Amino acid sequence: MEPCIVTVAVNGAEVMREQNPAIPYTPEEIANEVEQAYEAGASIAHIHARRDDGSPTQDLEYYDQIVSTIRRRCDIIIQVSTGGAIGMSIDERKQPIQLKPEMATLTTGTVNFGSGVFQNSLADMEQLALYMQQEGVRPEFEIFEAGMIHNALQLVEKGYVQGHQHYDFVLGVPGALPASLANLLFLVQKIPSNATWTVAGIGRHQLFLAVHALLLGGHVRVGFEDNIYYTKGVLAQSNAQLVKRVVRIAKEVGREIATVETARRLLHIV
Ligand code: KMH
Ligand code: ZN
Repeated sequence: MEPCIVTVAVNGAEVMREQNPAIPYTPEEIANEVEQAYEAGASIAHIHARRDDGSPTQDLEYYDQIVSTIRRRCDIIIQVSTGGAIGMSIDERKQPIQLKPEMATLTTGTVNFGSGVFQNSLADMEQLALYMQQEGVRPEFEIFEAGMIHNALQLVEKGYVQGHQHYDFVLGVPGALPASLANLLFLVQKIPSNATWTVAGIGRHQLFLAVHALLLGGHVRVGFEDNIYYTKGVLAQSNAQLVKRVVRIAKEVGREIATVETARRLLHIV
């Protein structure tokens, strides 16, 4: 098996300090969390920008500050969000691609997101994919529902996405595909055999799916965006704490952890 790429999703757009006081908002706080996670073994940082009050924003100047602050601290692969928060327009959401980060997310379909709806029309995803291609940004397909794989493959077939395909199965969002092992196995066999995949289980499913991904040869995403708890009822103290646990388990089951250099090779990022 290839070494396991650990992605840390440090803050997301939804979870607030009222739920876990360790959620990073400012560029400095985000960079601190990313650096500690990197030292613990993460090789990709999935980031969302927040204003000082924690409200989500896709504005370029916020991402610019976050990216440059992280860059001064460590050489982790930076993956910006193009999902932003529910209700944002595609024009708002696409702004951080201008920074030409190594990676960005690309959700390939519309999905329930708790009580809201995360909208991604075919035209929206084509526009985002084309923009990423023009700026040399590697997309990570965010798969919340099974039909999104078909849409991702269509983007490839039509030339909107070229080169290596990397998928993130986000399972257990309320209103979307549940976080079961059967669902994970179903999704894995639907993607091309030369694609890579990672899994992001929501809430208590984070650890369950991460452990299975380690055994199956997949990659793993952990962090506050998807889960704010360490164990039932006990808040995680940092993103690094969540990273350290999967790194420990990986070692126990004989799975090596990818360095940033290895992650770049596996994802065909030059
Ligand atoms: N905040 C969600 C509505 C992404 O980063 O691309 C979308 C999301 C996916 O978090
Ligand atoms: Zn996200």
